[in-house]
Amino acid sequence: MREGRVIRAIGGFFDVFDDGHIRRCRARGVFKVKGTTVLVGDFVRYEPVGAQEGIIREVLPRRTELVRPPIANVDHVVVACSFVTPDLSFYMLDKTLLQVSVAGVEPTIVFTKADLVEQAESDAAVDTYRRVGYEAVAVSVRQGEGLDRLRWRLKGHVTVLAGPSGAGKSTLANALAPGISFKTGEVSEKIGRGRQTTRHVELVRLDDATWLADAPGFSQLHVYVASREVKFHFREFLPWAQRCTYRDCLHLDEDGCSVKSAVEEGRIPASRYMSYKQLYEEAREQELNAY
Ligand SMILES: Nc1nc2c(ncn2[C@@H]2O[C@H](COP(=O)(O)OP(=O)(O)OP(=O)(O)O)[C@@H](O)[C@H]2O)c(=O)[nH]1
Ligand SMILES: [Mg+2]
Ligand SMILES: [Zn+2]
Repeated sequence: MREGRVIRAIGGFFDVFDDGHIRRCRARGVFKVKGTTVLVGDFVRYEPVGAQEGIIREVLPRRTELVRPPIANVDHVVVACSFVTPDLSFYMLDKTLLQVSVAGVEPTIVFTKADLVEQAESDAAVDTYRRVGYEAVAVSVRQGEGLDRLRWRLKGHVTVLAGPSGAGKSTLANALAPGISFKTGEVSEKIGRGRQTTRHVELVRLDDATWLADAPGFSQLHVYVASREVKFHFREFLPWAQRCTYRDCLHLDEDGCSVKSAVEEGRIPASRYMSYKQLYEEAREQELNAY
């Protein structure tokens, strides 16, 4: 039995990378029975069959697992969002950050298509998130802006590109991974929404320790998190939350809430607080619907 890393999953086959070779493998039916699935990024035990093929017998324990995009064992997510087509949505960005935080993975926020907006708008978005404590960078593949900084961030990590369809993930992957050519697509100007050019998650090796996955974009995202825990994923709340009157303050309507004061004083970005309230409500609704 040998071990390898799943780099691609297409039509019931899994391409497994092992020591420089790629084998096309099938997973044995036993996985379905047990409810286990094979994800791109999984480390698997497989039996070689001939020179090119194999059978996956076992999925090794995952260190991390994301739902959107579906991928295992990444330790870094590039959350890509474009300034335009599709238009920037801080709510979608914050929701994606929530998902990534719940999965225990570190994000880098990448604002794409910076060539299509004024410098001031681009700076403001980057500043907002750096102030909050995230690594954030504005890039333009068209003008080659921000790419070096991002390349440096990828080094030594297994990274996946996440974000809405049409944000420019595949375009970015192509710029970051020389010699690779992921399919990219025009965004329909009329609806300002992507139509999912990328269909599969695919992991490519940049060097021994550095991997990058392109993935399909999404328009919807469900985050499974307890409503009481949403606040812990808004990292900029934490220093203020210690000063709230109530220990279990949810920063909603409570008296003596330091987080709300910080929002009013402009120390926490208002857009982040609005996202928090909405994501809290959504988590609350999920809980209520579960009973
Ligand atoms: N002006 C400009 N356009 C860009 C830039 N990056 C990407 N685009 C355009 O954005 C469109 C969508 O790019 P893709 O890379 O296919 O987007 P994607 O995020 O991979 O989309 P899905 O695969 O559907 O999730 C294409 O028309 C790209 O040419 C950029 O830096 N500047
Ligand atoms: Mg794509
Ligand atoms: Zn509070």
